[in-house]
Amino acid sequence: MTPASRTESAAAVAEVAGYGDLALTLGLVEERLHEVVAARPGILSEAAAHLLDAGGKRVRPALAALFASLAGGADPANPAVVDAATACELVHLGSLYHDDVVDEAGTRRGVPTVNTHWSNTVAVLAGDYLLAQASQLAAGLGAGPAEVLAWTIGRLVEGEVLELSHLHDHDCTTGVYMDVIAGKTASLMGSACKLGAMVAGGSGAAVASAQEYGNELGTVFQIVDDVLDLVGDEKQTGKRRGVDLCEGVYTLPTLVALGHDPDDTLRKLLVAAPSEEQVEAAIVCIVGSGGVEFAIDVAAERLARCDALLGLFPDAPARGALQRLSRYVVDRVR
Ligand code: GRG
Repeated sequence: MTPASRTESAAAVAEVAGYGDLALTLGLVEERLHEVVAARPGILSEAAAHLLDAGGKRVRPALAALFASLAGGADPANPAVVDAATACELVHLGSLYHDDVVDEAGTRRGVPTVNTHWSNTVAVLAGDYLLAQASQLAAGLGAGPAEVLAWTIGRLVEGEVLELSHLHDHDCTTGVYMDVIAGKTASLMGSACKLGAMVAGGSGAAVASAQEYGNELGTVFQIVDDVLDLVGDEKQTGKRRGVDLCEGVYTLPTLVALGHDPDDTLRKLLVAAPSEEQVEAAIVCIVGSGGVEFAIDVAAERLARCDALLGLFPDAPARGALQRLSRYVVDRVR
């Protein structure tokens, strides 16, 4: 991917947010990401730059930057804000490298994964390197931010482990699902918002509300992603429908449908390695049970909570930007 298209992915989020200062911070984050990743010559930097160059929406740096402005009135070029936002994207990126090994994924961000292009070994080590670079940036921001980042990495791992321990589990509960996504997705979005507010000198109450907003948005984000896996437009998502069902990952709509499956129709379709026909029939069953609608309703409730939390902050351009960003997340399934 060319540097021009790199700027486009950062620009896409800034455009939805409709807030010029955000584009400025995201531009600086982009430079910092490349600087930090290039620190070790050879295959480590090459592999670590692979997914970075492939794009991505940069949602987590955007959240950090917007809360730095909203909670602390930070300047968009504030180096601490840029480093906090960069560290969040590096943790996200590192987790994607490891996730692609766990899932044996072939493509990510429209390009071959590092595990496919090089090997599992290179992907795990490059992921480790990204986490190390993130930790170093956080340490430069002080003990508080370093602690937040370390805690977040632990939560990502916990969420992933909980998900893996319930693969192909027809009796998994929606409570377990909510715990999985709180760990694997919401925790990092919450920490991105928290770190932005923290390094900008926001009050304790503002830092706590920022984190809660990110947790809620992360929950919405993952529920929407999971709904799109079942009923999304394949051209839009770039993925085949029902990948989660094939992998035995039963998300909110599926778990709701499994709870209303008196004849075991869905259970019988959700076998260890379902055929394309079984996946299609399972999706029809899940939609018919009202599981998808239920999940969209849960996402909408959590979105309302996001709006309520933003109401605690003063009316400022960054607040409007966050409102637009959270609506955009849910509008992908409406
Ligand atoms: C060692 C940090 C670490 C983690 C290991 C593998 C694992 C444990 C955790 C995986 C966590 C994971 C992949 C959660 C899903 C998060 C998610 C919603 C990814 C997609 O995010 P987008 O849409 O992606 O923001 P882009 O590509 O736009 O950045």
